[in-house]
Amino acid sequence: MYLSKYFLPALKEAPREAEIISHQLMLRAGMIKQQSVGIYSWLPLGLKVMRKVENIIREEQNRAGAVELLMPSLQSADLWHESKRYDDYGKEMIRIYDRYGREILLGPTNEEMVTDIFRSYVHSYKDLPLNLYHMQWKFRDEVRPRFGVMRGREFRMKDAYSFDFDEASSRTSYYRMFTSYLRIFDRLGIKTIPIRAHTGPIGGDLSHEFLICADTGESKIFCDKDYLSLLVPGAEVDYSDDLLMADIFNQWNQLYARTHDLHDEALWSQLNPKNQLNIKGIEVGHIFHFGTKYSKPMGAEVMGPDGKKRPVFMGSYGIGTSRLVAALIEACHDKKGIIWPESVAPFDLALINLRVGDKGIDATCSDLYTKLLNAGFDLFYDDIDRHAGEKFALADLIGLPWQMIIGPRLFSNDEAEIKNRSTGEREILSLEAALNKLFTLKKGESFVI
Ligand code: 5CA
Repeated sequence: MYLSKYFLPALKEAPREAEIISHQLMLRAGMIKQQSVGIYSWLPLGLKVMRKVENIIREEQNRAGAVELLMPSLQSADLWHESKRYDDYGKEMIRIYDRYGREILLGPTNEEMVTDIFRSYVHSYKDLPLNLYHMQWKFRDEVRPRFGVMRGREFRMKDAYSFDFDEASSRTSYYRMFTSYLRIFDRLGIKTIPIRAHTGPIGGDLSHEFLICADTGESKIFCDKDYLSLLVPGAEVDYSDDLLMADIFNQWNQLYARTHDLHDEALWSQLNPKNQLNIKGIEVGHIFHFGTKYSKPMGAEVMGPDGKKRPVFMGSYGIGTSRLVAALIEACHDKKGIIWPESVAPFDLALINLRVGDKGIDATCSDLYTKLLNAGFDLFYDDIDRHAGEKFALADLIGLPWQMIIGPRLFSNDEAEIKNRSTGEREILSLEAALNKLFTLKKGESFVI
């Protein structure tokens, strides 16, 4: 992408209302624009990151056997009357009337609708287990929308729903999603801690929150330091192995980990003080096992091998994909701006031309651009004629993993400078060596395209 043809409305200073660093950086890097309280447009750079995040989630949910569909944002209130949640949900639900005076709403979550889809088509235990998910805008009229997209009134969520014939296999489905979440956050390049949680308005008996470790997080975490070195299952993990799923779940639930609301001082004090880790986190995912809470009142039943009908056992599994983009920035930034983990960076590389208008340098940059593009790089080419300092500041602000810099002096020696955004290391190499280095990094899968 040539910067001159892109739409990147970067700001020199963050508007004063932005209180936390991710909100400031998202505004400064031209990723989002506020349209109203808690409601944002996603500008091209922001959208690109959110898509990358969602693609990793999609790949990992598919790998774990979940199947993607898409449910609408507008929901009929009838379904919510069936589950009795229409009245319980309170003011957070955005309710509207259609032209015939019928109650409809903007979906805050989809348990009811997915249960309706299930009961329309699935009637036998032979078709289970089943897991359906979608990625869709959600609407909640939050009491205090704040911190940019961290707590919005319109936000993106990946929500998955599992259906099983009995309690035991339903728990295994929960463990499968738990394992998939470990892999998702690992691929996103961040430390996340799963913590037992309250079930709140979703309901059920088993629930975990997934928290990204970040100093600016709102949740206080008390956890065993050994959490940070637990092994995340690899891509080859066998999701059809029920025992393995239970093993992984148990391994990740042995150590002490609580948020402040469930913290138990007596248990905590039994832990070796050297292992007591007191950190902050941001909730990016929340999973629930709630059995027949929705299937029973809504009549979602399946026929068992004995010919008898039973309500299906369910769980739901959410990740706030728009919040996740902000949370990643909270975890990965420095004074100069964002430092994207390579797996979700909006572009792999910033090619920076320090003398736009110089025929030789322009031609060399175009040539490099084509070569890198053909090698599969997603490139950001700063071809705008302005001061070098501004170019460096922009590249640092938007946080691409690598920068390749060509200026008059380097050009006259057939050289380029390569800079790593996260370590700050710089290296001057011949053009050929610079290209080779980038190609090798890519082959070594340092880049995830
Ligand atoms: N139905 C269940 C799971 S599918 C559910 O709605 N769970 S939730 O309420 O915990 O939301 C799931 C995730 O969405 C949260 O972990 C959080 O990351 C994100 N989320 C929730 N509310 C907001 C909000 N107002 N703004 C941004 N993200 C939010």
